[in-house]
Amino acid sequence: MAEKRDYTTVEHKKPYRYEEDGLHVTRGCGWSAPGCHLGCGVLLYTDDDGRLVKVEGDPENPFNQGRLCVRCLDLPEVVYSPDRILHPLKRDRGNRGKDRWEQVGWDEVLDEIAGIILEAKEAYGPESVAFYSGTGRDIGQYITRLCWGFNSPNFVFMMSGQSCYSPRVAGCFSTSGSFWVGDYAQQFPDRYDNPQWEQPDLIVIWGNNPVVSNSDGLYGHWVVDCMKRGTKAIVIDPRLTWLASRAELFLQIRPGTDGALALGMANYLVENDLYDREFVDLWCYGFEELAERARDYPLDEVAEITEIPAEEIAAAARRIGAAERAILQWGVAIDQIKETIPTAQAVLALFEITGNIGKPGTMQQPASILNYAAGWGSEFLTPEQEAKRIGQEAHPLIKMGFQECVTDDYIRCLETGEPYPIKVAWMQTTNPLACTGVDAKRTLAAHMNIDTIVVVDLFMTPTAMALADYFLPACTYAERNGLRIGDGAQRAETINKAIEPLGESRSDMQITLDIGKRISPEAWPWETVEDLFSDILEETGHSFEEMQELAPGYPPFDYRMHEKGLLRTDGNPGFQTATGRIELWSTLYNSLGLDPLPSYEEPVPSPRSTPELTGEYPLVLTTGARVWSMFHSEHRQIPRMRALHPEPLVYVNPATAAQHGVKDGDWVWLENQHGRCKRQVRETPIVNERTVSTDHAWWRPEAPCELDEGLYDLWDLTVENLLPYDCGTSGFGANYKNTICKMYPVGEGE
Ligand SMILES: Nc1nc2c(c(=O)[nH]1)N[C@H]1C(S)=C(S)[C@@H](COP(=O)(O)OP(=O)(O)OC[C@H]3O[C@@H](n4cnc5c(=O)[nH]c(N)nc54)[C@H](O)[C@@H]3O)O[C@H]1N2
Ligand SMILES: Nc1nc2c(c(=O)[nH]1)N[C@H]1C(S)=C(S)[C@@H](COP(=O)(O)OP(=O)(O)OC[C@H]3O[C@@H](n4cnc5c(=O)[nH]c(N)nc54)[C@H](O)[C@@H]3O)O[C@H]1N2
Ligand SMILES: [Mo]
Repeated sequence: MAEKRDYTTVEHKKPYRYEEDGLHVTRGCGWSAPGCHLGCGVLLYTDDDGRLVKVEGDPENPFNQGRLCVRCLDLPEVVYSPDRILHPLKRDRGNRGKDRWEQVGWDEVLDEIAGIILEAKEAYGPESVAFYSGTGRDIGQYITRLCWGFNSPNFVFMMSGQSCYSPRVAGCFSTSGSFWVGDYAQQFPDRYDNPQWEQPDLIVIWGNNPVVSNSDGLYGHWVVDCMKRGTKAIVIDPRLTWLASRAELFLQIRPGTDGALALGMANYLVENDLYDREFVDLWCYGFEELAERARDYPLDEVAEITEIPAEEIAAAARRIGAAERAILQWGVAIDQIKETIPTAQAVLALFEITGNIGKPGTMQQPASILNYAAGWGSEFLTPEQEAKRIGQEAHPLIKMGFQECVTDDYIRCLETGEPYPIKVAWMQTTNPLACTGVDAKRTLAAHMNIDTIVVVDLFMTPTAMALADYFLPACTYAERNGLRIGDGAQRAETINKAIEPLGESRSDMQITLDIGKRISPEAWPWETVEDLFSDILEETGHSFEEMQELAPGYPPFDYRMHEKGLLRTDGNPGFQTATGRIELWSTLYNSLGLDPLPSYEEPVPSPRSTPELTGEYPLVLTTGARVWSMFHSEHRQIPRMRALHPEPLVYVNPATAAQHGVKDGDWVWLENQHGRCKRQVRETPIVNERTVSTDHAWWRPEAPCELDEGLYDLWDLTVENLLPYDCGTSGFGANYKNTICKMYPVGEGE
């Protein structure tokens, strides 16, 4: 029985279903599909024929307060897209890569897949079945439950070094026992009016573009809301983003050098006595050692490495030191650096030694929501099986992240069959060939060694076309019920079905329950998904049906948890680490043979580490900066969203374009020692003359689909051709956002 906690719910003027101007309105929350990191409050409008006609932001929902982005506003186009797959499909193993599918019935196909999974378990053990997920969508925890419930340790997120979010989470947990998020009053239903909340003086936006990406549970407008109230911003980015143009300081960093910058700033803070001595004395361990390490990073050297003028670095450090309340608003650019762990450690340390932890308007541990977010179903995974997780032996730190395999070890396992073969892959919400995996050709070849691959998606994708033996059609959030209680959520929301699922498509939760009951019934005791949701909600004291009316529900929240003994399992004040303090010198890293202190390693290749390659590849390339209308590889087949961004772009400084003899709209190849991809030039002054930035996850749903016809133009378009599998020492991190390249025009007929 979960212990009940007092959840505060929001007062609504109307029930969750009501009528308005001849339309039916369903209030709820929108998570995925289509892809998203948030869960905004939405109003879904349907007509008498049961068709979704429009979606609006819910003004009563404290999270987004009526605001909504293009991907929800355009939801009807996604729901009714003629490209959606609406029936389960099957293909003979020998026909992988060919458009030769057979329509099959759900019961038959689920029985067949379950049979194959159980056979693999019998012959090779549960570890021979791997379960894949993409980025944090609301199905994430159900996929891990499917994996652990089946006693397989192999949950796979196919990014080299799991380079999204997990590195920052692992880095925070390892050194401080918590994950810290900025305090934008998101834990209070009355938000900025809550008397406990205090406004931050400063938000440091570091390798993140919140107004576009709305990442990891943060609604980007909150940053703007604070700025409108007087909060100042510093932006650290190679691109002059919209927020950077409104910031007090913009540090245009050379991609991948964030660790050096952070250490240089730490050194400046210590040398000039700008840190919070009292907080450090009371709550931090290893300050002297950190100070000594930081001394290796004097300002002028750091200026040379990062290519940021020394006085700007000093000014930013002084601002952080002077702020009463500062937020670190960091993003995936920190994870997408090969040595991400020491980088994250250095960046975080700046906010720790300045005491920006636990006070209102600084960094908080989000109120934990239900046991669902923290290892739901992991009780089914036995220690013997857990010890077999791919990559765990070589990289024990992965236990501090999301308990994913180390992808770089996993791909070797697919290639060699060592230490054991992977026989079945269940892929739900991910498109590894077009997006997560680097080196697309290697990713493809390695996966060809898996006997059976199941893909659960809404659309045919390059991954499914090349690799799937079974395709199971999922539906959008408008077509099903669900819960929003994942990472950094601070609230329980219900997703409320507004229309019937199209064709035979099913909710992801229903699909996991259906297959779970067949392969590990003990882990899936519920009759319906709504029973399952009610069980998850038990600690709120409300059933799913009650929550549909009441949501969002907010759990109790406290500031200064470390002073109150709320962070440690033993109830003592302090942090959940071996020393009870924030460990600037990490006892955990030390015990694992990792450097206990933050450090900087120059990325390879780069103008500094491989000067011999600069003649051939003079440009620095950063990849994947998010765009409004696309969530990774999605939405290319949705006309209005595609119209906002019809082609894969490379953003080039006008002077650089001129030097290369190309202009806006021209097609070019970006190429380095690993491979090349095609791009259309967008001239813009937001990047400097040496750096180019390009979109990721491109393919063309309208292009010939079969593997030997180009796989939707994937081989020409994917930027992952230029990036190798190469994770950091800890098993986390890879250089997705920094490499080198050259640029030249696409030839005629190419
Ligand atoms: N070069 C470069 N590569 C990158 C990045 C970068 O910055 N640069 N960023 C990386 C990051 S941070 C991440 S997290 C990964 C993301 O990688 P993925 O999460 O694998 O993202 P997608 O390629 O969009 O694949 C998602 C697939 O899931 C489907 N889908 C969406 N919602 C749902 C749903 O609710 N149910 C089901 N069943 N399917 C759904 C979509 O149709 C799509 O085909 O990519 C990474 N790749
Ligand atoms: N519309 C949309 N929203 C998304 C996604 C999407 O695909 N589309 N993907 C979701 C996912 S999975 C994630 S992880 C989040 C990511 O959300 P963000 O963290 O905001 O990710 P990006 O936009 O990839 O990168 C943020 C910024 O880092 C900058 N940058 C690039 N290289 C470096 C570097 O070396 N150092 C520094 N300091 N900055 C650098 C980029 O120019 C960019 O402005 O977004 C989520 N939200
Ligand atoms: Mo991500």
